[in-house]
Amino acid sequence: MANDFKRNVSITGIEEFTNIRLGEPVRDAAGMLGVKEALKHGFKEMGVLRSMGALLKMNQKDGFDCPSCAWPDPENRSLVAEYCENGAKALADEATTAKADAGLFKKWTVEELSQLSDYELNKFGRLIEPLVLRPNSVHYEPITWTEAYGLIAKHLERLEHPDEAIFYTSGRSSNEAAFLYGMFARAFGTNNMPDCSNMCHESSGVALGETLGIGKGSTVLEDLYEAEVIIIAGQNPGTNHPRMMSALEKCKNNGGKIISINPLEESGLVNFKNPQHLSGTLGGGVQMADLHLPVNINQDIPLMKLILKKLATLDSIDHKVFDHAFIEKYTAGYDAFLEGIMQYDEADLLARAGVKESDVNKAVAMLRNSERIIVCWAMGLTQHKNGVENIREFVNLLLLKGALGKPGAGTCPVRGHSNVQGDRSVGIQHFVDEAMNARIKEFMHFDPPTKKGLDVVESMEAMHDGKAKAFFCLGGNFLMAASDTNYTAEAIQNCELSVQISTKLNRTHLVTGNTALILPTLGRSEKDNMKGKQQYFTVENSMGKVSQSKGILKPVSGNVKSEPLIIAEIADSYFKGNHPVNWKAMGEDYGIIREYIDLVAKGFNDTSKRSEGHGYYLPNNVRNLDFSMLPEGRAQITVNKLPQHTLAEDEFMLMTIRSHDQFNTTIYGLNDRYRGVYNERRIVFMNQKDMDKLGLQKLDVVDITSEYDGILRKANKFLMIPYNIPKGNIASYFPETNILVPYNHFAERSQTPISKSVRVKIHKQIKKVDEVV
Ligand SMILES: Nc1nc2c(c(=O)[nH]1)N[C@H]1C(S)=C(S)[C@@H](COP(=O)(O)OP(=O)(O)OC[C@H]3O[C@@H](n4cnc5c(=O)[nH]c(N)nc54)[C@H](O)[C@@H]3O)O[C@H]1N2
Ligand SMILES: Nc1nc2c(c(=O)[nH]1)N[C@H]1C(S)=C(S)[C@@H](COP(=O)(O)OP(=O)(O)OC[C@H]3O[C@@H](n4cnc5c(=O)[nH]c(N)nc54)[C@H](O)[C@@H]3O)O[C@H]1N2
Ligand SMILES: [Mo]
Repeated sequence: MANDFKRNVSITGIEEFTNIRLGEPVRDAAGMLGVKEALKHGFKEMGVLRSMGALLKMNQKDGFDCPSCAWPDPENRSLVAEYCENGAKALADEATTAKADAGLFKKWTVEELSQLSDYELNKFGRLIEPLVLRPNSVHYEPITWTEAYGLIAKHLERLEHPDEAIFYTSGRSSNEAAFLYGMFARAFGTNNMPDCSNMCHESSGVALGETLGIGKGSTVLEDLYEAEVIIIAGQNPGTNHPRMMSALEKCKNNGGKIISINPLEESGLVNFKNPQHLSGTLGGGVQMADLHLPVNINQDIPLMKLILKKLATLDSIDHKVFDHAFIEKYTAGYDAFLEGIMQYDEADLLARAGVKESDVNKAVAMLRNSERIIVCWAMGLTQHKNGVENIREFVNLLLLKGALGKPGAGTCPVRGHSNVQGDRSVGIQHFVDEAMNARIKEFMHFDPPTKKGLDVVESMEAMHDGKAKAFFCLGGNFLMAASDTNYTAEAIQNCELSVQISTKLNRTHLVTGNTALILPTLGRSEKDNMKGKQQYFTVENSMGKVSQSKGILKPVSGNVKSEPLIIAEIADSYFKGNHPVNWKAMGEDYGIIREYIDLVAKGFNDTSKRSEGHGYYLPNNVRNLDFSMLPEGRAQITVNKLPQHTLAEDEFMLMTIRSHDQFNTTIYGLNDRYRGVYNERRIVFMNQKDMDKLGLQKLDVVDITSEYDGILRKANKFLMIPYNIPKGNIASYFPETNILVPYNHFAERSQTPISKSVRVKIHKQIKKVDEVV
């Protein structure tokens, strides 16, 4: 069926400025201002009573898991405030009383809606009834659930091969929903299960799998309290994992030291005031980072190699810097590593990293005699061509220091979405896990497909090339999250059907397949009653602990359904009762899903019971120093190449980062308070010397272009802001700059788009805007 009717939708939305105001970057993150900001957001969106009640139950044992990041909850939870400013914003955003109902879509065409910004789209509120966008129509209209399922079944039956369907997952979904979704994809016959971690921590998963035998971190929360040194590389916890700051504060109080490796001196790492303490709310605060290394973008490998070479040189004198007993007993690759590292020229490494030698020496001094070391990282390490190598180089440090499998030491990839790790653990993956397949056969009595499926990048290509025609999204905002926005738009628009199970309106609902369905779902703060019985679900946090989450708010509408029920009903309608799995029963009682998770997913056991209270940890081989699954049964010390970049004289290295007022593609507000930017997102941070060189002044209007493989990509209209960032590096916000990230450039082996190192040029426009004072 050719799609000759083309809706005239805007891919990027309006590209207008919003009255920028600049302030000083805020040095001390959180504190009373954080709490005040949080409550302000809550009250505005949800109303006073709803927000107070909900906030009191967030991250409590009898409450629900915060829908924001995946940072774990402490065992001794503060009774009133086990959340942070950004968690409260996430909750307020989900629990908003504003509704994007059928009336809205009757009034507005998708073409008109697409002209708005992502910020404005999100403000319309919650999706509250199933909607369909029929072929040749530009208006979504209501549809019954039964008719929607029928439409899906019809499209799926029409596909020539199950691999023409794609099942994307974003990391908000519960273990139960993700498990059911993954099993439905397999029962339908495909492993095409791209998920948001392909764009996120996939590089961590690959690197940790190769070196340590498990694609997850090894530390638990209490380890951070006991560490002698914590390295935080390529992560902005003050904004993206604010509750991590309390753990870092405990580490500092216990005498630990913190090293920050980041082109930017992010607030929170510089000074932090804990809103959960009186001292934090009243002033004072803690100087977090003892040492800040302002590394050039994607030059962490040279920096780490320099530190390792200096440590190796010291070790060659007294044999006391590295843990030789550990290296001997548990690792492979030491000799090759040592030989390799000694070849590098220190001056060259230093120049690439772009930091001061005296600072590198300080880091070496801090690490030299420490045994309990933790490395924390996030997107600043994963989203580069050499994302996997970045992480392997940091793992080298831990292996050489024997800093694994003991308290206060280990790997800590700080995960993004609140349940992205759990979704993977219960079977959302595009590759084939033979052991899991065998268990599916044994316990679910169907034959799962054995051909590798498509990840995010491969899914984009398949849709673009017409090889995939039905696109399902369990949450997320694929269009804005994936790289190369224009290419991705063409890909989705090539589909015959796009189906989204969503809470809120976003651009992927507007740039769609020929037929599009919106299936509205409950948020996790909402009560999930099924036949009079309240259901709960489980999630896995960043440190591998599984616990329960139970909503408390009244659902936003009587016509939204839970994710597991929607998936079960899609499956039931497709198979028409003709399948060994009783989908319906699972959708109506999540306890049954958990029984199957226990049977099929690795490490889950007696989940309904053990997830109560504090919850339980999934097994983790690194914690027991068991490397039997790796070559020679040993952890692997690796040799990694230096990153290769050839920037032309007028090119800059762009990192696409998050502001303080967004959760990924959901834009809560237009401020980036900690960086001193108010009421504007279309900005570029650049070093003043680079601005001088280009003849640019503050708030000059520029366009940004990137050129890869002869293809020019352009992002229009951004405002220049002089900022404390190393020369040659610039930063701007995602998703606005995703348009510049080429879809076919990604990390080797993990295929994570290069969102943090895009080669770009800056073009000055004649216009200039004035700041609002
Ligand atoms: N409030 C809020 N919380 C969130 C999210 C959100 O959008 N909003 N998103 C969630 C998700 S899905 C994720 S994955 C995480 C993301 O959490 P982060 O990874 O902290 O998010 P980013 O803004 O992408 O920040 C990357 C950091 O890496 C630095 N960086 C960039 N390039 C390099 C480099 O080459 N080397 C080094 N050393 N540093 C570099 C940047 O300066 C920045 O401080 O947060 C999660 N939590
Ligand atoms: N350039 C650039 N691109 C990036 C990144 C970057 O740093 N730079 N970061 C990447 C990363 S780390 C990630 S994780 C991805 C994020 O990619 P996604 O996970 O696809 O994007 P989100 O913005 O988190 O998805 C938001 C949408 O999820 C839906 N939603 C929210 N809560 C729920 C729920 O409980 N259930 C359901 N069914 N739907 C819900 C809402 O409709 C909301 O609009 O983006 C990636 N893209
Ligand atoms: Mo993420």
